[in-house]
Amino acid sequence: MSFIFIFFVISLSTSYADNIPLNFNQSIENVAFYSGDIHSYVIDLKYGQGITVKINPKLNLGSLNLKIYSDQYHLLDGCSSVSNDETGYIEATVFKTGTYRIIVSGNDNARGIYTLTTYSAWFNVDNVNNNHTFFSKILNARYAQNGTYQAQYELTHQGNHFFRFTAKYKSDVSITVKSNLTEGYLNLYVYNSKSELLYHDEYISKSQTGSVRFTVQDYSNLFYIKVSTGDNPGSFDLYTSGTDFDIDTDDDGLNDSIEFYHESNPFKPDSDNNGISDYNELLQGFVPGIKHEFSLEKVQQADNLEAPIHLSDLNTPFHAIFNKPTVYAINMYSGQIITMTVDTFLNQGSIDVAICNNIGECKSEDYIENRGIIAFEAKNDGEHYILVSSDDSTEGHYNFILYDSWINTGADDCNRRNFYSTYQTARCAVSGNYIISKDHTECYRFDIVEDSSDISFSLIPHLYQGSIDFYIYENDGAKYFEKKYISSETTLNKTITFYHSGSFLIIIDSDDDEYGNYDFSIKGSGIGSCVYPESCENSIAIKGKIVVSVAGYENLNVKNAIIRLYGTNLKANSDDNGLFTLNIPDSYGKSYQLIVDSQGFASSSQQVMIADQDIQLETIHLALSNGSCSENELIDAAYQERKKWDIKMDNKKGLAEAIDALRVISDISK
Ligand SMILES: [Ca+2]
Ligand SMILES: [Ca+2]
Ligand SMILES: [Ca+2]
Ligand SMILES: [Ca+2]
Repeated sequence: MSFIFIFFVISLSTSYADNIPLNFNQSIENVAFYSGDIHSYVIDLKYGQGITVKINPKLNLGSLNLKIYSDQYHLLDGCSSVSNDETGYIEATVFKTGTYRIIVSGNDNARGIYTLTTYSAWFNVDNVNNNHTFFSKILNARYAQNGTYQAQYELTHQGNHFFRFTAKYKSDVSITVKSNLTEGYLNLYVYNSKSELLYHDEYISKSQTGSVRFTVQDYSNLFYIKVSTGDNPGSFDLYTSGTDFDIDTDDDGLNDSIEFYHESNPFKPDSDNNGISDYNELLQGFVPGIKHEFSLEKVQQADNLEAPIHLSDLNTPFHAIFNKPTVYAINMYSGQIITMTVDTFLNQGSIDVAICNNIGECKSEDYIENRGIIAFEAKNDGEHYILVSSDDSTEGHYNFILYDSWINTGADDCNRRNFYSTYQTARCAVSGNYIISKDHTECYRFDIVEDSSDISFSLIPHLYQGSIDFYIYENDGAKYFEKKYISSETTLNKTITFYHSGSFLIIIDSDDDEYGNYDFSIKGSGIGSCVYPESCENSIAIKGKIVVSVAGYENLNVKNAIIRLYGTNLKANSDDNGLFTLNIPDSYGKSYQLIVDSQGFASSSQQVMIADQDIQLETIHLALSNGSCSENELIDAAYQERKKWDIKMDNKKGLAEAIDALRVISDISK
């Protein structure tokens, strides 16, 4: 008997001590823990995957610690001193493909058993068994469906219920929660895609309803809801409107919300055209939205100036696994200016980046933990180098883009895409609606070509919160005008006299937690022209036809209607046949509100999704606006008008004139 007993003890304490393989959505139950044990588990994770691990100890003595480490032994998350009947959680999103280690250790002679459970994050693609019931962390948020949810304190972390949803730009979103708690209250929170709190409604007690309403003001598209019920029993009803359905628009195996998370194109199965579908890229730990990805093998070969990775494309994203050092080379000409942005995705550390010419003069930014921006001017023709390095502890990946400058010969605003946050990448100052970028700085340039020009500026922000600042600088860097703290209430409306000609720079600046868009306008004679983005070659056309049925006539063509995309400067007019073509720059993955305005008719709007081919809309039927006259009066007026150009009333003249007539009437009646 004693032999068997000893064998039993050894088998438990040794078999659980060493690298037990784990999978997603797995539960290892009732593991015996003896004082002094250290249990280690391993799980293979791919770049970008998220994991939550839960521990539930049943202990006679002491408490347990739970930690997750990368394969280079960097601590990613940990929870300490989880006692008997408590629940401990750790979570991590990993930025390197590899084997990760989950370690259970004890304090104060801990003894007993524990259960360890792993959960796959909602945005992991190889989520073969994602029908778990754990939604207590943002990583495990379920798609927000209307319905009744049990408070379930024992299943959740502090009674937190996370939901996620997507909603289109300019959608009016409403989130309503009704409390069916039998005691206490619940709280409602809404976060943006970066997990930053946007809105809340708190202390919603039994039978009360809490709500949050807002307009989507940026392209982040993805939002989270947290309903916290604490340890109160009961349930709550969730109701959302203005949100999207959780669908896979392009049928590539990834629902749109997952594509928004990973910044791939929800309307295109192979976002980067490299022959591997978005789904398969994620499955392998690649980045579906970026074509040029440099593997560990590739960057290891490029660890010296003699064997760099040659880059040929400006304004194109590159993605690489970090290796110290990595050398890239790009040909530049004397006087050429580029701006480099670097975004890091690191388990640990930071990276240093330098751009150097061939005589060893460099411009650098060190310790980049999130985003770095370097502007560089070449002094000579030839190969230039980009060096990426760091200390030994850095682990992860990074993206970088080299943006052309408008100052360069032959450059224009067409191909710099969406980066305008430095003087070198300023865009032409054109009235329009603009989204605040991730750098929270927008630079615009304009030239005054006549002395003593009066220029009117207006700026109307549409923000989730806060305000933005507006500055005008002269070419030599001197500040010409400043107005700070401009909000939706305190908009800017200002005419400024420019006494001398020259180049000027506008900077619109916001804080890191201020997201949204703004309407900007610049008007006045004396402004020079620069290449406008909308004059660049377009790639997608939205086509449609506009008609109206009125005064007994069906489907009259509406000419000269204005068709515009909300949030852009893009406009078109319908022709005599009511037809229009609206050319838009390549902006697939975005959703726009298309608005049709024509005098005398009610404005019509619809949401348009930009894919990678032309869009033919269904015929748009306009309705009469609610003017001061009744439809009968309009019919009568139309009859009288029609007599003027169709005396015989045989309906044999072009009907488009009827529309003009109606427009005149509609004008008079206002
Ligand atoms: Ca998809
Ligand atoms: Ca896709
Ligand atoms: Ca691809
Ligand atoms: Ca890719």
